[in-house]
Amino acid sequence: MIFIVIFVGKTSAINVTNNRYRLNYHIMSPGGWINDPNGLSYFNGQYHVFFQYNPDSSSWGPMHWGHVVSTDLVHWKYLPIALYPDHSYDKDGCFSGSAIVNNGVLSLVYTGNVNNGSFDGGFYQIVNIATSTDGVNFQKFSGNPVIATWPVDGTNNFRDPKVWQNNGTFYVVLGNQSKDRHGRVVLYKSSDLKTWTYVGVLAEYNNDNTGTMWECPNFFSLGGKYALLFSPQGIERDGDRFGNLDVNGYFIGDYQYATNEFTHGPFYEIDLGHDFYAAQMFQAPDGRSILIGWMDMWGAQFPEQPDGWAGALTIPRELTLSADGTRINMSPIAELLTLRGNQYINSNIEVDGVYNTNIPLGSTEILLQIALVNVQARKVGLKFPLNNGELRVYYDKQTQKLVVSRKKVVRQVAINNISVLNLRIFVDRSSIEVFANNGSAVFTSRFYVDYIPNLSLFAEYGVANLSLQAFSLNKIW
Ligand SMILES: *[C@@H]1O[C@H](CO)[C@@H](O)[C@H](O)[C@H]1NC(C)=O
Ligand SMILES: *[C@@H]1O[C@H](CO)[C@@H](O)[C@H](O)[C@H]1NC(C)=O
Ligand SMILES: *[C@@H]1O[C@H](CO)[C@@H](O)[C@H](O)[C@H]1NC(C)=O
Ligand SMILES: *[C@@H]1O[C@H](CO)[C@@H](O)[C@H](O)[C@H]1NC(C)=O
Ligand SMILES: *[C@@H]1O[C@H](CO)[C@@H](O)[C@H](O)[C@H]1NC(C)=O
Ligand SMILES: *[C@@H]1O[C@H](CO)[C@@H](O)[C@H](O)[C@H]1NC(C)=O
Ligand SMILES: *[C@@H]1O[C@H](CO)[C@@H](O)[C@H](O)[C@H]1NC(C)=O
Ligand SMILES: CC(=O)N[C@H]1CO[C@H](CO)[C@@H](O)[C@@H]1O
Repeated sequence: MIFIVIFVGKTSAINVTNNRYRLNYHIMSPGGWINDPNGLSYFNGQYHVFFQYNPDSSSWGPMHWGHVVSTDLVHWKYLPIALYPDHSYDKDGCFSGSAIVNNGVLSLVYTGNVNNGSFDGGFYQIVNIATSTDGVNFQKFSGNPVIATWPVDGTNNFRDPKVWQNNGTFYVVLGNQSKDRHGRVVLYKSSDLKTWTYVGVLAEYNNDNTGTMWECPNFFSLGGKYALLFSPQGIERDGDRFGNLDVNGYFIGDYQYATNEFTHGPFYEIDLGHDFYAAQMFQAPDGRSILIGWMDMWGAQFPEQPDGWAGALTIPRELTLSADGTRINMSPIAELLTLRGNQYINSNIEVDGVYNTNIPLGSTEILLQIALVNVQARKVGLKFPLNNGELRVYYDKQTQKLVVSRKKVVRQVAINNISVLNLRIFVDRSSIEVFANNGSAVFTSRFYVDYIPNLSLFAEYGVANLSLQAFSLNKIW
């Protein structure tokens, strides 16, 4: 049978009206609102990234799945919207989900959101699938929904299926929640993606500070361990930890498929910046575990909204298990080296106070090495102006913390007993991603300044020698 797909109406109803904050090398909306990355996959020679998308407005609204593809994970191009909320089982939103390739077919496994006042909160959420053989046009399954009700021991808050295959069986994990309103992740299995059996709870609240709702779970093996990465809401701030409204983090542990037993350590944040949420990972054909996050979060301000767009995704990051097996490290994927254009600088600079460079931060990669043993200064790092204030990335020798401060709103992490601090920093027109010491600490934040700022180095209360390299990064759009 041949399906001829005709898109009735508009594919992008709202246009970008001002480019002042548009990004040069990040996935962003072509106009309209985006949030969670969805459906990360590799199919027919291309990497696919989908995202929660409202094409009609720069605010959240009826959720579609937007779609971009790439052959190298660096240069992306827009494809037509993959999913519209146009069936009874997804009429109030094609919410988040994931993708899997099976027998030459790309299958999307997604949340159908249906508003129905009979339920708690006035909605219910179910699981649907859609398939494609060309990677462009998607056909919703005639038997949808494939998971029509949530587990009897849970509630209607039931979403964000993340699918994978193990030893011939498909699995999905979904977020939340127990009847007593705590976060948890549940597991289902299937032999064909269409008929699913509830396996049970994979992980849940255990009298710890892990919030009330767990969104966007991902479960995967990494370096011989298993990781459950999820986005809990309602976590309480704990010193330097959990500074944001919503948090994205993980448990590391061991897992037995036979008994569905996941024993794990404590919850750690995966990204410590001001704007990071709802990350999804997938396994590339070469075996790398690659992650992309939403480079914003609920409750954030979106100064680009009046310009006809809002939201962006992070650069792809490779995940590895730390040497001691307890943490996830995140580094920019190797392919991003191909974005480098001019080298602006490669030198050692003695900084006493503020040192202004002429290096523009419109689309720039910075490599900053600080030999801390020799540093007399108390605070040493880099900074640049914002519309009202500054963005600073620095090491505080007195507190032994790496700090990212945006208009004095501080995110920081203790890094003790290191002799050298290596920072690799990706700055785009309205975003910064800081990778410290091989990705053992990562900070992602958006920022807004009406002109392209230049980089300054600083050393307070003493002198510091810094080794600085910087490159311009090419535009992909
Ligand atoms: C967006 O731009 C397209 C192409 O220029 C135009 O046809 C369309 O009317 C514009 N939409 C709005 C809402 O202005
Ligand atoms: C809402 O759910 C109830 C209970 O399952 C069902 O009887 C009713 O038909 C649903 N209404 C709509 C509009 O879907
Ligand atoms: C894989 O599945 C087969 C058949 O279902 C089973 O016999 C075998 O024990 C499984 N292997 C592992 C490692 O679980
Ligand atoms: C950045 O440096 C360049 C080169 O010196 C200069 O022309 C430009 O005005 C500077 N920009 C700002 C915002 O200071
Ligand atoms: C840092 O080094 C000191 C001295 O070697 C040691 O006492 C301390 O426990 C170390 N701190 C950390 C956090 O490793
Ligand atoms: C970073 O990783 C490289 C290669 O794995 C290793 O040689 C180096 O020691 C690491 N550096 C730090 C600061 O951990
Ligand atoms: C910085 O490097 C210069 C040249 O190598 C050296 O003379 C100076 O003592 C160094 N300063 C500090 C604070 O390490
Ligand atoms: C992921 C998810 O379903 N979260 C929900 C958990 O339950 C609370 C309370 O009902 C909802 O507000 C969350 O949206």
